[in-house]
Amino acid sequence: MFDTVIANGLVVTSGDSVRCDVGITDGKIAGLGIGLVGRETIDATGKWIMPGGIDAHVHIAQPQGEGIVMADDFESATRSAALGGTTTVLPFCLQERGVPMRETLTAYHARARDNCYVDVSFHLIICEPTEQLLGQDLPALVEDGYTSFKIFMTYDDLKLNDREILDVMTAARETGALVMVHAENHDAIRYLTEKLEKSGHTAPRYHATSRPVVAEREATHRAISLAELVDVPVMIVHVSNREAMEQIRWAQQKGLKILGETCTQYLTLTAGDLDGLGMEGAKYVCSPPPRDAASQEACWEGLRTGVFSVFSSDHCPFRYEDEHGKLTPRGRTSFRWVPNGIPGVGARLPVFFTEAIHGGRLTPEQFVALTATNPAKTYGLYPRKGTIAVGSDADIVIWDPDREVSLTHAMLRDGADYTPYEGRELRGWPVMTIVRGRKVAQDGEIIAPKGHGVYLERNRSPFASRAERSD
Ligand code: DUC
Ligand code: ZN
Ligand code: ZN
Repeated sequence: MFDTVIANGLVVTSGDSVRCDVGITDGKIAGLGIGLVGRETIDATGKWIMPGGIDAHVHIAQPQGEGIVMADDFESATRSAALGGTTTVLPFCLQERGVPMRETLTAYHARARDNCYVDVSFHLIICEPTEQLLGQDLPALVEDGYTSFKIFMTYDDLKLNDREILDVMTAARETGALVMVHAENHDAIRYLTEKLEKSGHTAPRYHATSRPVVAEREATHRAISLAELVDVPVMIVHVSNREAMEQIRWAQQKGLKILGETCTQYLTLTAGDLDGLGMEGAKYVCSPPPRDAASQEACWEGLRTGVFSVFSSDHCPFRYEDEHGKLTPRGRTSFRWVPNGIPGVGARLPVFFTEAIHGGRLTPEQFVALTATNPAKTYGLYPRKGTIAVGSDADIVIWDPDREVSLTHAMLRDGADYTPYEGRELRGWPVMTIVRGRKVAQDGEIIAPKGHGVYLERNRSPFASRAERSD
């Protein structure tokens, strides 16, 4: 007798789709079979039972520049995640200059504790790679389950130069951590930004002009080259176009361990979305910027052919009608001051489901691999997370594969005041989200208490772990 049985559904994993029941006991998947019996039965006739989504790239309550505030805290971001079928999120803990990383982490944990509806685990962002951090603190942090960190090749206050990147990559190699790279050429962007501003081109649409494909392609190639030099795997995050995708494919074909991620906005938005009247375009300002229809097709090609193994939202929410958000007074003077990032943690799976499955671009198994299984594997959470197998956490999303929904921001319940995907006609909707055996969201309502989500210490990525290497 199981605690709960999900009966009569189609169980879809990254490997197979099988008609069977799922038995859950003590928050774990305890049996798969026909005719299972539980104290509670959830009838999933006509539904698809998938591993809960893992969004491996989100920003929550991340401190911003002066006067700017991120729209989500842990409560609102994880609420939206749960409603959108996501059961684990991986936000970033941003290093503060001159402050020990542990201290910053303690503050992040305090913000997350007792506030989450879904499970959470932190990546680090390294913007000041001191000897103390790389030599002393990081090895201990990696041991403690902070097994991935992001570095930036752009932004005045975050970017690392090539030497610093080499040092971080070396520390990652020594500790078995996975480096995630934001690849855009900072000097090229600065050069173009200054030129645009001088000629009076300051509206949000020029954000896209200032960050062209060539700046992303060059930095992607450079990050790959530096990783080759150090002999370390890296994940190139939020890839937006064909040229950057082809750099990654070239590296993979050469035998380098280069991984790639793309996001909802690069499949569904274009630079044209930044063209709105007045400041409307600010709603779509994110980096890299959305490109064009051909770039969208290239990103689909990357997903279909395995160049990209992870599909994320890069949820980075700011309110639009807010002087601490997209309508910051400085942003009206130039696109360069518009807060960078868009919301998407709740919309990620339903938008992707519609486009991938009903658009005939991916199989249901590929959908699961990209949204749950591969993120779990890549970031050291597998097999606890990311699959439906006996012994795994019972993190499950039940889909009505044919439900038609006109998406509105009100359905997503994040802390922003808009969604870039407003009005999209979707087909396929997550009708129930279960986290460690407990129903958290059902039919658009949250039904578990805040605080059900727990913090997850992660193993090293199998792609990065020292055990994988011969030396
Ligand atoms: N990079 C991200 O990963 N998220 C938001 C902004 C950015 O530049
Ligand atoms: Zn980034
Ligand atoms: Zn991001």
